[in-house]
Amino acid sequence: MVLLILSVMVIVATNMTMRYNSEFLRTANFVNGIQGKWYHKSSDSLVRRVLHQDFDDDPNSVNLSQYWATQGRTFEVDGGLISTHVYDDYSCFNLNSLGNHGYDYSDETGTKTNMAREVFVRLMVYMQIQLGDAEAVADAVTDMVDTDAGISRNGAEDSYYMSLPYPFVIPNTRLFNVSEIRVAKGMTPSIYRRLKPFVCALPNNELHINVNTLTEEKAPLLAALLLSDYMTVESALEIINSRDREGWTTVSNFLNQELITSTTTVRTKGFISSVVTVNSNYFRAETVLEYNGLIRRFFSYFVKNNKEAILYKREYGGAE
Ligand SMILES: [Ca+2]
Repeated sequence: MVLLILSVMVIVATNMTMRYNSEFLRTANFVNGIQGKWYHKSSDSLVRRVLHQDFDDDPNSVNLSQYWATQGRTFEVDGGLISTHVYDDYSCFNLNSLGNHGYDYSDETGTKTNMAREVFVRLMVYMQIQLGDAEAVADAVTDMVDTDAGISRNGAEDSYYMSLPYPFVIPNTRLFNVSEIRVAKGMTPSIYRRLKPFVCALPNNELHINVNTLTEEKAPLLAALLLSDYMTVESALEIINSRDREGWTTVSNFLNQELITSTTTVRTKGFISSVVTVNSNYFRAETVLEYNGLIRRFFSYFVKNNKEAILYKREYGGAE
């Protein structure tokens, strides 16, 4: 009988200890989470101040010589380290532009082509994705973001997605996050992985590419934007490497280079001129916090409004 009572007491004591440990960990995670969000907010304030300084110094140019583009800033904070990288969101292909009929151009035979789609297809082809697969993905993503229910040649609307084993409906409006295209018809993990560094989902359906902030890795995007069968990734890389530290001062200076004038055609000139810019309105900050043995990632998105950087979205953890 004594042994039985002792056993019961040991079991109760063990349960109490386990519950205490679990509550302790839960509280510690909660406190770390709150602290992490405060560090994230502090980092955002710093990014806004840096962007404001750059907008004030030069309202007509966003380039990689400016303060915001200084990478690898790491700060020591109580209990850990915090580092923030800022990216220009005009140095990626805005997936939402695929739903913009303003980019439909007609050729001499009256055939309509959406130039944003053409850039997107070329981008995938420059990344060694088969033309047929690239066209299928481009059509499917276009159908996801355009507001109509008309099915593009290789695309799919709700009727296709609703017939899947796990049915769902597509947005038929702007994407909030690039990861949404993972479910597009024809998308594969390999295509998505290759595309991800080159694409973004801005809160509008316009396409703007800031040629002053394209890094060497983005050469396939520049090659795609120039819409020419004579353009190669190597030529695009040459253009990027010929850029001065402070970038091109005007769009004309960029477009008047021989490598570009020799490849652009009348058909593509107007579109390219409307997309190329040397400035930017959208920025993304990635903050990594190492705190109490945990690593957390945060993303903040800013839009330029006169000389201010306005925060319009935050993401915790970040979708892959
Ligand atoms: Ca649609």
